[in-house]
Amino acid sequence: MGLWEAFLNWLRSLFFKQEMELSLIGLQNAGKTSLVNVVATGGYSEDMIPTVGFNMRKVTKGNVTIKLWDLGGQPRFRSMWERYCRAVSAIVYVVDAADFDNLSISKSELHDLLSKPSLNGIPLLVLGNKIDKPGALSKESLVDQMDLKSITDREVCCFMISCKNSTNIDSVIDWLVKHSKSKN
Ligand SMILES: Nc1nc2c(ncn2[C@@H]2O[C@H](COP(=O)(O)OP(=O)(O)OP(=O)(O)O)[C@@H](O)[C@H]2O)c(=O)[nH]1
Ligand SMILES: [Mg+2]
Repeated sequence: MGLWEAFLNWLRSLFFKQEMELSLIGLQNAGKTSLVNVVATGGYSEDMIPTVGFNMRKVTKGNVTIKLWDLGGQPRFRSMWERYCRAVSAIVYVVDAADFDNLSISKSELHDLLSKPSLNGIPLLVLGNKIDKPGALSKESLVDQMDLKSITDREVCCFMISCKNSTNIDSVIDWLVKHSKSKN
């Protein structure tokens, strides 16, 4: 980055605070809470406790403050997903790209959620997680199996990530920051 550009960025950061709110959705064990931890602190652990209900976390990246609703993915919590997606700038849907048995459930839960009129037009980021695992799906297969091409009423983006190895976490943060809205 040039000096002038850096100076302009600094000026901008003094006057424009950006903020965004987003929801993390996906089946249990997909890695949503792991993703929050990696984005917030870079920490990763194998011993995770399933999220009961939801957790709210705030993460600051540059001059963007991100308010994250990390929702529980077990069946009993899925009926509240929609409520926590209504006011968000983006929906982040996490899929375990190495758990073939649950892909079709993950796909139908996603398409069910997106069919809610209250969530019309909200941008969607689909993350295929756990690509460190042998046999994890390629991006093409995930896009195919999740039927992402059929979603045409909103912006859709897909990345393959590993929370364990921090693969592609930068791309996720870049995408999120680009979708934040200016405060004031
Ligand atoms: N191999 C591998 N394991 C991962 C990765 N990300 C998460 N995990 C593991 O997957 C398990 C579940 O992770 P969580 O982050 O708790 O999943 P969750 O989506 O928050 O689950 P719920 O809160 O129940 O909805 C944990 O044992 C994690 O260590 C990854 O990138 N690679
Ligand atoms: Mg969780």
